[in-house]
Amino acid sequence: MKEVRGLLVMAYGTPYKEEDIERYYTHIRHGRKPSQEHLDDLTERYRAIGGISPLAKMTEAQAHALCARLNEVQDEVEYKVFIGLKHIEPFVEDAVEAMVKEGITEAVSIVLAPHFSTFSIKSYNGRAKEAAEKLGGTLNITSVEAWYDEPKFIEFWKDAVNGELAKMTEEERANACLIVSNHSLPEKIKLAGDPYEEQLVETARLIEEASDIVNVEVGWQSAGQTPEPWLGPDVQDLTKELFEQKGYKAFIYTPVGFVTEHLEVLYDNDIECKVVCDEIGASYYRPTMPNTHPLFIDAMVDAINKKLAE
Ligand code: FEC
Repeated sequence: MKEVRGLLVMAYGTPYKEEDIERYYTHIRHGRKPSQEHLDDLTERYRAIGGISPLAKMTEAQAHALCARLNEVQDEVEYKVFIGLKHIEPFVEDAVEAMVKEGITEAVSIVLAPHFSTFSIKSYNGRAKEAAEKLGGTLNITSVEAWYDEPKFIEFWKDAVNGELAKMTEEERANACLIVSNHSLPEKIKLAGDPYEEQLVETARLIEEASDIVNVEVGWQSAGQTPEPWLGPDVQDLTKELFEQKGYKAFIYTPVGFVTEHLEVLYDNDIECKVVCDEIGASYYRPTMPNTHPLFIDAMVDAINKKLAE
């Protein structure tokens, strides 16, 4: 019988229904309840994208597609998938506990976010390893740390960008700008030498090199509601600025730090950036997110196999 290896797929998590929003938001805020104003604002944003986010379903679909593909491309071990979420159940710790209960001793973990930051990938992997330690240290977890430059990931986005260019009129294509973005984080991460910013710049460079787009800019989105400075420029401000300075007629948004259509894409891009484009009279383009696209799933398979071969 083949050895069963755990596949721990970690993701942000989302409220399953409207009543979950408050506890989810409280968890994001490290246990501090949000003000009524902030809670209402978030509830309104979920309502604007149809009530709840497609994130939960897509995380499941991605995790299962990844596991199936890992089992298809090799026959030495049998991967079994476990989903661990950052801000709602099943939490990262629940997934680790389930693996230990099943007697699994080796697991590989990947976060459904391509760029490394102490706030994101490091914290997911840290929580998983800490949970395994607390449960007796019988489970060894090998963690993929970042995969923002995986060739198939870049190929996915190259095809996506070229696909949007193909939809444009001649005039739009000649005056198009690609905005490559990720979730903003507090600027203080830079002081600690966090590679998050550089990794996004590198993803943008690789997409520029591979695709037919000429004008490429890097931006940040979805910054939190705190007074400290966050990484910028914000994608909306950047759109206005670029329009004023360069007169672009079409903008393509690729929020490459995310891997599915969820609140931060459906609201922050498809509503907020679209409003800006409508105001300035430019066309808005946002390709479909990776979701379960075979190139994207294979990019994660490659990242896992490289990590295991180290
Ligand atoms: O579709 C959905 O329901 C959930 C989408 C969602 C994703 C996501 C990804 C990331 N976040 C990251 C960092 C922060 C920091 C704060 C913060 C706040 C929120 C809030 C919501 C939210 N995030 Fe998120 N994030 C998603 C949703 N995030 C909702 C709270 C309301 C708001 O600010 O809009 C600020 C915390 C604080 O206030 O102290 C920091 C990072 C990612 C990308 C990596 C990953 O997926 O883990 C980094 C998806």
